[in-house]
Amino acid sequence: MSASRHIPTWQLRARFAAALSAMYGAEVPAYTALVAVSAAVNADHAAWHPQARRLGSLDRVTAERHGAIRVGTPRELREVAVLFGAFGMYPVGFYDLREAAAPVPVISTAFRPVAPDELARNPFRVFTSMLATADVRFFDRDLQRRVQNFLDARALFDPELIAQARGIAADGHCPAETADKFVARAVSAFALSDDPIDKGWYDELSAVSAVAADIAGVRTTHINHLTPRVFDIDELYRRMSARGIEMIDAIQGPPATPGPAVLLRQTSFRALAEPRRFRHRDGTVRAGTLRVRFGEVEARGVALTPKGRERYDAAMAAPDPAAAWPQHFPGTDRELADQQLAYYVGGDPTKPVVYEDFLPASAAGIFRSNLDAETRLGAGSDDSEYSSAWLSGALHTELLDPYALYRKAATCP
Ligand code: OOG
Ligand code: NI
Repeated sequence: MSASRHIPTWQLRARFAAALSAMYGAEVPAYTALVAVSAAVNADHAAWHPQARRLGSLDRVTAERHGAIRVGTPRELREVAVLFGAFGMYPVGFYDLREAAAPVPVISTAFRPVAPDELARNPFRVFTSMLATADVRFFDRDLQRRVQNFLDARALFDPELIAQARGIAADGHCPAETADKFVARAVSAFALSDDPIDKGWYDELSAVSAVAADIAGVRTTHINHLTPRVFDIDELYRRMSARGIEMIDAIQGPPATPGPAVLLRQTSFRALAEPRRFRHRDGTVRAGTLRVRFGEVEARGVALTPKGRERYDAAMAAPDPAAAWPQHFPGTDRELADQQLAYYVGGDPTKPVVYEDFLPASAAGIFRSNLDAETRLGAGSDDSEYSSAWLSGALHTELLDPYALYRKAATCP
């Protein structure tokens, strides 16, 4: 009867994030523990530090997640773009993780809502990486060809799902009676598959990079991690460690400082080995395990202007960033605003614009901390032409500039 009732894209996004979270919690129990500890840290922190809410309401921050996925080809990336378009998530920024100190053979963007009111409704974002198959420093020509053939033969998404997503994105909403099914189908595209994995092929790609094997060694994709947000990541780190969950990393990103939180701080723990099935050379299928998925948590601060970002990069390049920090950053929101180092709505230091993106060095660190072996660059010079312009062309849609979005958020409340 209620055929006219429509679900707007932001509600679809909220349902998508919640359903992915439920699925991932069932797949990775440590994630459920992390979410519980995060919620407790947030409630305690907000009770004692009412001003923390200037970076987001307790409800928003406690519900907030980012995910990470990895795909193989421009075609797959385009399908992701269409699918996420139905959830009001658009590609923002270009990250080239091949350039990190520990290179990873991917280029990435983040799909997220962009308008401040959409972010306030539900800020779900997904860090999305594509295998840099064309970079000969990782893949020699023969392997490039075989990876390409393997990827061309697979379909990550049902064409019907993609067609439906295209329609929803164009309309800006979805009929109520088809919404649940649409969200469920989108979620299941990111479930861990129990299809047997070709062991020889997976091992060959693992020798290049564990990330290459995770992307192109299997016929499906999966959510790699889902990350809750906390107000106080140092406290989270202590509580998780006290529970005996080994946090493998120091905290990535800015050091803990007494002044305003800036950008993004993250830490992760290594998930347990997950059961997978392998098809061996002799044709037998046997049980095995893979350790590719993990847990991560993050804290967000104010977005920095290009000038602030230069200061950040300089502080982080120091031998001891925490000690160097005060030479680069003032200690109050007012000074950050007045010196135009960070974005505040209307320049008002009580209204910070939250950083909604990622940091390339941290992202590479997150990838790396969860791999057994480092990737070594092979000989040859890169003629792949990957760049933000290339990625925008591959996506068939504009890659949005994070700074332009922050500027806009700072000017119109
Ligand atoms: C993505 C790693 C980057 C982050 O939060 O910086 C990332 C991946 O492992 O696929 O998620
Ligand atoms: Ni992440």
